[in-house]
Amino acid sequence: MLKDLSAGFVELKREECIDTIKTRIDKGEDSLKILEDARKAMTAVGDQFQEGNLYLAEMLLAAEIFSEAVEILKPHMNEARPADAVGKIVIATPKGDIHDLGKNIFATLLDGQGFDVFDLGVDVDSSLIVKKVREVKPDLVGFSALITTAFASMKQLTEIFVEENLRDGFKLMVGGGVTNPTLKDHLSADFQTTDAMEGVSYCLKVMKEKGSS
Ligand code: B12
Repeated sequence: MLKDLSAGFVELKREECIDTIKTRIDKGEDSLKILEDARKAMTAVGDQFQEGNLYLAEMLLAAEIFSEAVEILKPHMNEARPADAVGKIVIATPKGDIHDLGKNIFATLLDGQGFDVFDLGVDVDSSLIVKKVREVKPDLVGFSALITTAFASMKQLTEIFVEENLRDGFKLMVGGGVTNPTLKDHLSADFQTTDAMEGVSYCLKVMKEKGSS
């Protein structure tokens, strides 16, 4: 078992990282704590990449270890899922951005809280997101963003929502490493965060105010 998960990620020790995560689960450790350590490990990978110590392909391999870790942790995070749906949310990483690790964490946590999560994936065309929103009539819509070049497609989307009279039907939230309060205002969004748990709390609050949970 690895003492330092971050070092395992940076050194791309896939098997050791996965074994460590499984062992920690078996020992009864809180799955959210393990997930947070994996997220920190991914940040360490990003730092090494930025310093020129890792190649892009290596960052991709680390991302694969992370995704595998999330899949292993998922059932443990969803053990207390309520039987009835708490609310509906459409989430996506809009056009121009292919990052999805954070979005997947948020989706997993929300699913565990009983939300029906319609996750449209990454690099998603605005038309597809608008179509899904019209079809599902969600309580919330969430955009995930890790690169600034995706801001333009998010802005375009919010304009379409207004033009098509959809915007009043849901709360709009944005999350992900590059998001900040300025972006929230630019998009006239209702909520912004770089912390998935904070996002989940906001969703639960919205549903409580609607009287559904
Ligand atoms: C992993 C990674 C990749 C992987 C992505 C794999 C994948 N499946 O996602 C790969 C290797 C493919 C990749 C590619 C690229 N990447 Co990259 N990548 C990263 C890295 C290292 C980590 C990002 C990450 O996953 N963090 C971990 C997650 C868990 O954190 P998070 O996303 O912030 O999510 C948390 C919260 O924000 C929240 N959250 C996330 N989404 C949402 C949504 C909602 C609604 C809510 C409520 C909450 C929420 O929940 C999470 C848990 O709390 C970062 C560096 C860094 N330190 O951040 C660079 C980084 C994001 N990449 C960057 C870039 C530039 C690229 C590339 C263009 C290539 C390149 N030259 O580096 C391409 C992108 C191409 C494209 N069009 O998108 C830049 C972005 C710079 C910028 N400001 O625009 C960064 C910052 C690296 C850097 N410093 O240069 N990348």
